[in-house]
Amino acid sequence: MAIMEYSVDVKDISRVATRKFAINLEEEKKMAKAVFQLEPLTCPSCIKKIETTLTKTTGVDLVKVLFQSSKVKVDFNEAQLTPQQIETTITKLGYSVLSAKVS
Ligand SMILES: [Cu+2]
Repeated sequence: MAIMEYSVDVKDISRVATRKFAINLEEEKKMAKAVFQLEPLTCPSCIKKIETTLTKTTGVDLVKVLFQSSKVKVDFNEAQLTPQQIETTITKLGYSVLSAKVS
């Protein structure tokens, strides 16, 4: 009897642990997309500068800078980074962000 009760407890604990682990994984990756409209970019080296800096930023998955339309598209993990933080990073590089769309 005592052994049976014990084995039931162990099963329950492992089930709880598995559920918690799954929730943690979900919380760690909440992917979002943001598009920042910048003031017109004046030369291609701006693209490199913005791309390099954002790519190195924790929580950023993918960066695309569109020279023609002066837009920065960023795929990022909402659990690690906010759109505001990305905007601040771009601004600190010397580029004004006119508007931002997050989806
Ligand atoms: Cu430039």
